[in-house]
Amino acid sequence: MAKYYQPEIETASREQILAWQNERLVKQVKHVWENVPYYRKKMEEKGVTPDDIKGVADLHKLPFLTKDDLREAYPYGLLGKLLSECVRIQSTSGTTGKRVVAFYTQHDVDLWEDCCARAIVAAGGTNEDVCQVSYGYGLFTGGPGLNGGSHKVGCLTLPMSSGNTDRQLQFMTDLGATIICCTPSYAAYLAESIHERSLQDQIKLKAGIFGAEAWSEEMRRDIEQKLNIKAYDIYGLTETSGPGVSFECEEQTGMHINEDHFIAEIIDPKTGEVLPEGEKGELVFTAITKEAFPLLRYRTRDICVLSRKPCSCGRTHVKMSKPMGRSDDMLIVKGVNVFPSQIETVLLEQGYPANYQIIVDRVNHSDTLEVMVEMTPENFSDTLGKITEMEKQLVAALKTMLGIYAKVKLVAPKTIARSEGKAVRIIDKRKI
Ligand code: DLL
Repeated sequence: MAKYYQPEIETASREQILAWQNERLVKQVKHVWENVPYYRKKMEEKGVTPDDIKGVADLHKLPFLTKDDLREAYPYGLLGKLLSECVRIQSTSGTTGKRVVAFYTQHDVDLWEDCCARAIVAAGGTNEDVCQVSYGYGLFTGGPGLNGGSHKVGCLTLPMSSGNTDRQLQFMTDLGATIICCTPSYAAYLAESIHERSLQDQIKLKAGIFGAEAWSEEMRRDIEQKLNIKAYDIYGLTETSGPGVSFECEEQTGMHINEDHFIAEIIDPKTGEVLPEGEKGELVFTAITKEAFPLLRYRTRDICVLSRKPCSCGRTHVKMSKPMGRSDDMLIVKGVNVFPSQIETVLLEQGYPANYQIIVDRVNHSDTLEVMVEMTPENFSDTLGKITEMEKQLVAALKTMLGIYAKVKLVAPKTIARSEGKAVRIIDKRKI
């Protein structure tokens, strides 16, 4: 059984990896300088030109890019290729203004799918497998990325998309799926549904590739035991293509970053200073092979640690820990990116004050989102019917903004505790 999808790359010597990174970085900086005026301006402001970048050791001289830059340059401002050369976009959840739109040439799609194929092979996938892809398809990168990777490996691919659990289980049993790709929360839900229906004997799964949201080791053990599989983590973000920036191998002690495509740095989120290996900080990626959306020093806001300890799987690429949190206030609820500011916008638009609290929890491995909102003295009511009606309206407005259900609880004016310092808007009860 093949152990690697691209053995010569995945097990290359550190010297070779560094040589690729040096050469590709220099080329990429020139490409961006010549084709992305937005970033060129940032370089000029910092007094850096492509001549200053001779290799990875000079990376720290380049300016950072953040989500705010993406918003400012929305939609085409960071495009590195002509539209006629681009073949695809993908996007994050969220609404206009908060949306990230990433562009791909055919070459970009190919390399992205290679990264996902590496993850599938690392999870034991071969052309004998039946791979059920139950990440969302469409704008979200999860479905298309793993779908492409599964094709490249030669698995029989079931492009299920998310939801419709009865149908998922029917295809899983009838077609004998051996690999499942979905969010860890959905995997836990599928596992429960399988037990409820006593379908265990009909399940042939051997591996799962789960990512797009934080999940704990306890959750991994629970899913592994219930589905009788090995569960692998996979990481990525829309800005850097999607899933497959890094993936777990059989050692399950961190995710190998595909360093032939991405240079990873860990920085202090407050000062922007690069931290030495092994220190915890914000992960920053420089995409060195992407053509259409070539982001340099992109701040992911994910907090984690890098490790170059040799891995028993034979892969030589650096490993990142599971993200341990974020350096901004973005929440990921059911795989959907939620910013408190989006919730605030809805409340203000609907005539409520900005006195609210967002409570996130995980019940039976599934995220729940609740928004507690104060009524104003003007719209205050203590009749149940009126309150229920007002709550329903807010639920609908929030659904339109966020794309997911949020329970709303209206409370009397001045009942949410006021803070003397920063307002405590988010209560995240999930233990991850
Ligand atoms: O979630 C891409 C993806 C799809 C990854 C399928 C894995 C599998 P976005 O919607 O842009 O892209 O969200 C990116 O999700 O910055 C992390 O905060 C979080 N995230 C992604 N993977 C993991 C993971 C996709 N394995 C944001 N563990 C990232 C924890 C993750 N958090």
